[in-house]
Amino acid sequence: MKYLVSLALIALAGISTVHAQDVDKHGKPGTPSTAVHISGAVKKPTDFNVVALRQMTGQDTGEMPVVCASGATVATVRNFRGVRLIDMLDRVGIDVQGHKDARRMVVIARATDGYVVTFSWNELYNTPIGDSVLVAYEKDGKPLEPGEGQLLLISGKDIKNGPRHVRWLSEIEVKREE
Ligand SMILES: Nc1nc2c(c(=O)[nH]1)N[C@H]1C(S)=C(S)[C@@H](COP(=O)(O)O)O[C@H]1N2
Ligand SMILES: [Mo]
Repeated sequence: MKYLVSLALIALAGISTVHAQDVDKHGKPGTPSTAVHISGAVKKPTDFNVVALRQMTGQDTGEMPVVCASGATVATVRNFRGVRLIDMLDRVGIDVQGHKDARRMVVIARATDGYVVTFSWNELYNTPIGDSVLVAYEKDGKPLEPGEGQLLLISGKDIKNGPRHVRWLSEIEVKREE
């Protein structure tokens, strides 16, 4: 009997370990996002869908590996095409009130599966990183597949760019840190 209980426990542990790894890597699957909503400390909260993004100035990443925080290269992409996040933020207008206000701002990107990453105003507007943060609608010349988006955020200058490669991007929140 003791033996059977141990066997059952080992089997259960095995099942839950596999499950934990799955959740760690992929989370619960997101639903394809059809638009990015920008809200928070902005003058004009706005929805950007793929059609609206295609009408803005596009930028290409060129070939890049996607590197997980673990160091593993999980993909190599020939090109992502999209729009700079700072161009989108300039459209909605960050609600900056005075000389020392912008530096308090945090920019939070969320996906439909609950995945979240952060940027700061300084990082985006006051370091070279900002020039390569794109909201992408195309990969390797084709619209993103549902499993990849259809919108995705990528931070092209990150050392490990996997973490801030946000599939199913749906929300950008600008938050004034008190
Ligand atoms: N929405 C969302 N984006 C995500 C993740 C996630 O769980 N949800 N995982 C991240 C991780 S851990 C990595 S390494 C990269 C690349 O993973 P992929 O090749 O599975 O897309 O996507 C990132 N983007
Ligand atoms: Mo990862």
